[in-house]
Amino acid sequence: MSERAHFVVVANRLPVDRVVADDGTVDWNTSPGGLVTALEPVMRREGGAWVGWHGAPDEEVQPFTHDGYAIVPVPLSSSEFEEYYEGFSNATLWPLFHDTVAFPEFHREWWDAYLIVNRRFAEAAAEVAAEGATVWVQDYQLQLVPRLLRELRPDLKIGFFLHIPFPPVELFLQLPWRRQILEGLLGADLVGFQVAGAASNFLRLVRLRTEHKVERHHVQVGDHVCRAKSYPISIDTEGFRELAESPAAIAEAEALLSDLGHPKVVLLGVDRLDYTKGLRQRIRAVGELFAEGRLDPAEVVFMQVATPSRERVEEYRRLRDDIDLLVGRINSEFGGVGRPPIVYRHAGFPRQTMAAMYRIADVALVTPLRDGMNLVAKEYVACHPGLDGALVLSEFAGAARELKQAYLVNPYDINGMKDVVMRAVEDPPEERRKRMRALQKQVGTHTIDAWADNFLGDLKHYAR
Ligand code: GDG
Repeated sequence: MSERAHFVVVANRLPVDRVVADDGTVDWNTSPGGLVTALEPVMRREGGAWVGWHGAPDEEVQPFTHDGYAIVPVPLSSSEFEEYYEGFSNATLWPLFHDTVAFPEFHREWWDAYLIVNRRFAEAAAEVAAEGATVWVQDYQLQLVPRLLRELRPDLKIGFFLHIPFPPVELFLQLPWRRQILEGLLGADLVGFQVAGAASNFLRLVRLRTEHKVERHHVQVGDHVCRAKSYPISIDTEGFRELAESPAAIAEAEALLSDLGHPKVVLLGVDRLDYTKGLRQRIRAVGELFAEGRLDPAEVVFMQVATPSRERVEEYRRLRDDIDLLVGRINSEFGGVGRPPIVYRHAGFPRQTMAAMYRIADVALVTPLRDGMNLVAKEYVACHPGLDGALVLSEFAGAARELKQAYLVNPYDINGMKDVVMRAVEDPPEERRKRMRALQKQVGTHTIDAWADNFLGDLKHYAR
């Protein structure tokens, strides 16, 4: 693969998963997800390359072409996977950037690995990018890449997008390597955040902790300017709507309803099993509503899907046990002899099944303690073009900035949350429709394609 790419995406993971057939032949399937769907057309159009880890430690995979663009695998050893990914990314940065809802751990060896791996990603990108190419670096695992890459290739246009929140100054300052992270990000021409508050947290830190001159959302960094702005991410709205309206998803939704015994009301939660998602509080709130008889377990079912995630990180194991215990206790106390009031699955499902679940849910409970955006909230809305359904949404999800007509809750306030859930269940259909109509409008007009176009358009404009 000698051709260099004019558009390069750098992300922790590649957009493909390896599948090995029975006869041993290896193939790569595109992994489902909005980011990949949105960027693939740009990749094909501009002669793109995607730089990322292929998911198997201690293994080198040669670059190859997939669906018309280049795949450039970056190797990680098992100790790097533990220290850079599970350690610094997911046990230091993740909790710190999510309001320290779990305790962040600081280990110097983890930082060393983070730096080494970020350098490797930057080198891989520098090698594959054509003269003057646009490089878009994704997320918290790679915050040092913009600067490292600029040092290697000052000719490139470098963008960075942070998918998770950027914390308030007081929390960020706990990080022993705070200065390096700020300087790492400042290597970009454009740093995108989910919400305006995150961009201002970042700019405030730059003003307080670096010597660079800040003016509104511009930072003068040596001879380039770094801009920080918000670009709220979204979903393939039309794709979800079509999927939810497809005969196959409708059939699946009906089968699901019949498995559940045709309850009067279906409440739904869908999350990666993560302590930021507010599962403990949500399950407690619904459990109390059953206990107090405000929700009748004979008529109402709460379906909670928790997709397995980061299972080797201690805090996630603890969470899994806590949720098992909590659900088990509620079900053993309030179930009849038939189906339990909480149907809980610790598993991942195909997209069509997700759409079927969204479809049958009368109320979606999206109540994270802190979330960069939260796409589940938007997917649920996209799957209710008929304006039935109601969205209960945490004030602390980035999505709440846009989905203002949702039933907003503070997930730390269990009583408040219980009242709002009851309102979402009991409000007259006109009220629920009015709110859903406004949400539809927002999600219908702000799609993932528009998000990518806005970011890349601005990057091209600013980085001239
Ligand atoms: C990070 C930020 C930000 C979940 N279970 C299954 C499944 N999913 C899909 C959902 C949704 C996605 O995974 C989850 O996205 P979220 O946005 O809800 O949350 P994070 O994973 O934490 O994502 C977040 C996002 O990045 C994008 O910038 O919004 O704030 O934390 O699309 O549908 N999909 C399938 N089966 C499952 O079992 N097929």
